[in-house]
Amino acid sequence: GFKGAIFDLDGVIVDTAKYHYLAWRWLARQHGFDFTEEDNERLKGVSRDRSLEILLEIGKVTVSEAEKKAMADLKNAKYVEYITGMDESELLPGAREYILCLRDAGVKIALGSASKNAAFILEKLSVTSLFDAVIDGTKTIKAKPDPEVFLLACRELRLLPEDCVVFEDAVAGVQAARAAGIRVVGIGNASQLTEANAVVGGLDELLG
Ligand code: B16
Ligand code: MG
Repeated sequence: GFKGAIFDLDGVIVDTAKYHYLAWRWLARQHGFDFTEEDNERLKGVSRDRSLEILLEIGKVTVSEAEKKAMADLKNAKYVEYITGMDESELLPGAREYILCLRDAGVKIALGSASKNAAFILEKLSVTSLFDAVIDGTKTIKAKPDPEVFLLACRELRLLPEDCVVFEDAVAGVQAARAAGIRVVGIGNASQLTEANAVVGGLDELLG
């Protein structure tokens, strides 16, 4: 059993990856190169700044630090435009139900996301009140696979890592959880998330 459950956001609770993809592709095209869905796989769970580095690498584009900052801001403005239209219908299957089920059983719930837009997205999905703690990209210094985000989540829940479980869809996120000493349920493909303690296709599979 466990006393705390820490959820990643993008790819676990909601599929915002498609909006990240559209915004990055828009930015790439502005700079004269294409960005495929396959390229986008490399950005899952990765911070905004690191994502931009990967994008520039793919486009073989070199820009100044000031230009990088401007590009990251532009991408985010585009992304925020997309997610502003989001509502509860975009919660992934089983997400709300599984969290409610855990809460009923007395389990504490936290968010552990790399996104700086996490609070805004939780509001759009009307699930803010389900979380006892929200740790996101505005509260962390080190990005996943660093364990910081999940250790902060445990601390805010006042629980030990060994009493918690993390739900993650990205390889870097699974590694971050393991580095924090927390058990992790991978969401997605077992052949990809090899370091997870268990893997399911989605939270709906965990509903009894
Ligand atoms: P933002 P997660 C991550 O969310 C996304 O998977 C990743 O694609 C994105 O670059 C990162 O958040 C930062 O997001 O630009 O909104 O700050 O999976 O950790 O919930
Ligand atoms: Mg994710």
